[in-house]
Amino acid sequence: MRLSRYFLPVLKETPAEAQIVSHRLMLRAGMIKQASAGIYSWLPLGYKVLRRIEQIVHEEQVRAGHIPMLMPTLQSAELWRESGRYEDYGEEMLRIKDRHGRDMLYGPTNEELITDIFRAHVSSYKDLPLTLYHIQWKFRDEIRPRFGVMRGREFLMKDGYNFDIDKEAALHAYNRHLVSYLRTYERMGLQAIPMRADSGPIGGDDTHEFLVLAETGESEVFYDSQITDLRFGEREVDYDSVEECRAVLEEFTSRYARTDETHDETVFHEQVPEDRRRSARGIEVGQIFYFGTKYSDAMGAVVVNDKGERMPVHMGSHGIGVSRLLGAIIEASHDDKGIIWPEGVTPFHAGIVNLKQGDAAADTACEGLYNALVVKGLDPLYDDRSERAGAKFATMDLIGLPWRITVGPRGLEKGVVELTSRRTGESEELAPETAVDRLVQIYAGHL
Ligand code: 5CA
Repeated sequence: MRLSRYFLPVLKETPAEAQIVSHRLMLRAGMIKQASAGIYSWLPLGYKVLRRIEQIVHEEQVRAGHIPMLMPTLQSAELWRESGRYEDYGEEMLRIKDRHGRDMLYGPTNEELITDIFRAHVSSYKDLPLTLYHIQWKFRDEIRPRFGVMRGREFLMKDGYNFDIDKEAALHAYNRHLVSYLRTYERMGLQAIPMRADSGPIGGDDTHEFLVLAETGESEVFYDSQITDLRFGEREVDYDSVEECRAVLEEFTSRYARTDETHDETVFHEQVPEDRRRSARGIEVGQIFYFGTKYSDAMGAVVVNDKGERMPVHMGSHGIGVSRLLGAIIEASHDDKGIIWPEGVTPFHAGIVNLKQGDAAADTACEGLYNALVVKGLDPLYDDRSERAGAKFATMDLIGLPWRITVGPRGLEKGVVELTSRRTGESEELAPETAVDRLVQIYAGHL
């Protein structure tokens, strides 16, 4: 993309309404624009990152054997009356009447809708296990939407639902989700720690939230500092293996880590030596639930088992806050100049800054670099505007591309361009072809 043709409405001023750094930077970098309280338009740069995050979520869900689909945002109140949640959900649910006076709602989550699909089409244990998921907009009429996309009213969620013959099988699905979530967040450059949590309106006893530690997080958390040393890394896990998935769950959840709703000071003191006890704040970027037969009992989702008996199906649901993740990543990765995108989610792989637009050699070199990167499957942003170098650098730093290639007549006389890391600020002078090769190597694991 050439910046002169792109739509990147960066702001010079720091917007007064934004209280936390990720919200400020998303507004300043022209990623989002508020449409109304807690509802945002995704401008091209923000939309690009959103799509990259979605893509990672899809890839990791499919890798775990989960099946993508799409359910609507608007739902009929009938199903929610069946489960008993139409009244229970309270004021967070946006209720709408259609022209025939029928009660509808903008879905805050999809347990009812998916259970209805399941009961219409599945009746035998032979069709299990089954995990269906979608990435779809949700609406929760939060009393205090704030911090931009962190606590929106309309927000994008990946929500997945497992259907299993019994508790044991459903707990394997729970563990499988935990493994897939660890992989997902790490690919985005995040450490998200599973913590024992409260299940709220979704229900059930088994639930973990995934938290990214950050001062601006809305959750208060308590944990054993050893947990922050754990990394999932490059390991391959067989998602069909009950033992392997359970071992990962045990590794990542055996140490004390809880949100304030489940925190128990006595247990904390018993289990964790004083020098490892931490209390901090965190951003909840996902949550997994096992709730047994809560919805299948209420809505009659039954399968026949191998003995011919009719059994309510065991279920769980599993959510990732896709749009919230943009805020969480920025909270975890920025400096005073702007955002620093991890390679896995960056909107463009590299920025090309032409120090002297209109100079024949510089223009030709930039075009050459641009084309060479595109041919290699990379997605560069070429700042081809006739701006001062300082302004071009400031824009690149603000929007946070992890790599910048700077091209100027003086370097070109020596046959070099400069490759700069946004994270470390370190630069290297390289022949243009070498700079391209270097970027290809850097992104090899991310394309
Ligand atoms: N049905 C279950 C799982 S599919 C469910 O709704 N879980 S949830 O309530 O925990 O939401 C899943 C994730 O969505 C949360 O972990 C959080 O990251 C994100 N989320 C929840 N509310 C908001 C909100 N108001 N704004 C942005 N993201 C949100």
